[in-house]
Amino acid sequence: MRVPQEVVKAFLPQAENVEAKPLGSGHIHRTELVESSAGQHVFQRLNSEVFPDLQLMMGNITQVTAAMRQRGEPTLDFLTVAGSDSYLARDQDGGTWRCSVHYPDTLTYDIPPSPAHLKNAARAFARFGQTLSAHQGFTLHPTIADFHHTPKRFEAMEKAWRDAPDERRALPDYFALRQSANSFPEFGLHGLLPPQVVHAVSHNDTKLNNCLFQEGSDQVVCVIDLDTVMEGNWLMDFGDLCRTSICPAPEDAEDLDEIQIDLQRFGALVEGYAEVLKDSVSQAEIDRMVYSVFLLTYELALRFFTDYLQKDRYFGAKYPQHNLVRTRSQLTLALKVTALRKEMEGLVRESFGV
Ligand code: GN1
Ligand code: MG
Repeated sequence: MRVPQEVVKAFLPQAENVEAKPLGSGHIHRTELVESSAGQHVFQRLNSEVFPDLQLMMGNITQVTAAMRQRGEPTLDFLTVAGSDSYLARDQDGGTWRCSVHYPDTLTYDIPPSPAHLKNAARAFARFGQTLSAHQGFTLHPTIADFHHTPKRFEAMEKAWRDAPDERRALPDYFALRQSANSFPEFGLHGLLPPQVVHAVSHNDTKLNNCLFQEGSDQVVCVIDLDTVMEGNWLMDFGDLCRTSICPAPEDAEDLDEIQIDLQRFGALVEGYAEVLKDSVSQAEIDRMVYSVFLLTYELALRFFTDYLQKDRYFGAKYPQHNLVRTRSQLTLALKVTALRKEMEGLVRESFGV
């Protein structure tokens, strides 16, 4: 059984004819689509190594979904265990699960089908952050400390390098990562941290595949994967969304010649963000938009390399060099941003009218 019976019964005591199949391509949790007489639900076995306090995480998420609903915005709907107010159920092996309602006829994309999809995803993520940042009276706790603190990610990579087993010490990659850290010299690695930009609520994991689309259309249903919604800045979301969708090749492409920036896609993302945020962002933020794409991509290169040095304990790997391949593709993409900086900044100026 892909989802243990006791877990299905905990959330859906009446369910019969239960069938489960894998859903999506997230790296952290195991996600299953469960169809039963009770309807369609998404079950996730949560990764408690990555998120040490699952109660705190669900506490954040329920505040986020309540705030979104209160403001008339679409969002996810989590179930409590029948007869309790807990959003988490345990299986017999000690695993922890949650359950949410599945929106019918929806899907996610690893590779964007069109610029219109991208513009709509950008709008949805921008609106998500804007809505929650305007909401008063809730407290979101950090679910992972210093998640987008790139200088600390750099330090963590250095430490992992010192502690790594010899067979994982990929010297050219280590050298290339260190050499590339200063690609935007005026901002270094701390250009998105306070006091450089104002912090507010952001999603912090804006991969394109964390945006749910209606099947057969370019319309967004809602933003998903709310595990890292906490204090941050909209540029972190913009940068990460660009990272995952301006390049036609996947995050783990082996052929580095495939790593290119599609300026039309980038333009669509900038337009989507501009439509929502144009009148509320500062010049300092606009000046950091292209930098945010570099930084979030570089940060992922650091994180993948750190994981390679630590034997793949965070992201996992489908083959021994997988995290090294991911490192190289992300570093290549980050350096392409540096090379195309002028053209990309031109597109930002066009959309934001500055
Ligand atoms: C993870 O869970 P998923 O696949 O949406 C990671 C992100 C990375 C991404 C890289 C909590 O996201 O930060 O950008 O992989 N999430 C966490 O693909 O670390
Ligand atoms: Mg995730």
